Amino acid sequence: MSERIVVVGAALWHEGRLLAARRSAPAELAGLWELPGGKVEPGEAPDAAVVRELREELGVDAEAGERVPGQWPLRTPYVMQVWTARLRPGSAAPRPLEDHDELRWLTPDRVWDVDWIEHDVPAVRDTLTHLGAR
Ligand code: 9L3
Ligand code: MG
Repeated sequence: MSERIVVVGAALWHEGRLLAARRSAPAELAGLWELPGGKVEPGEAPDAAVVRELREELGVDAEAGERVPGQWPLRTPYVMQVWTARLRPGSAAPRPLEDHDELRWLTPDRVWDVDWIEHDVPAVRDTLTHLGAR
């Protein structure tokens, strides 16, 4: 049986904008934009992984909201699940601490201005629909 590894992506939403992060590594993804996040650790709840990844990658104190329905295949063996997230009061502003070299807050009408990782495109599209439908 094939093992799937769950990667969580964070739809960090603040004042009507979605945070996009530009990867600096690995080479094949460098320069492309993603929802920040990463692999869920063994025994870790996915929403806890969202909070941890946002702290590690962006230095923020965030809380996970709800899961965006669905999941999206990444490169084998990864599959991505997306959670909404918000900055907690008093959190530092996000800054690229590892794996990213630029961050951008995108209004929904500008979300396709950046060159997303191909695998993130359907996840971002469905996330925007979900955010708009709340
Ligand atoms: N990945 C793709 N889109 C994303 C994220 C967070 C991750 N929005 C891919 C990149 C890597 C793998 O998933 O191949 C693991 O992610 P990470 O732990 O390197 O962030
Ligand atoms: Mg990551």
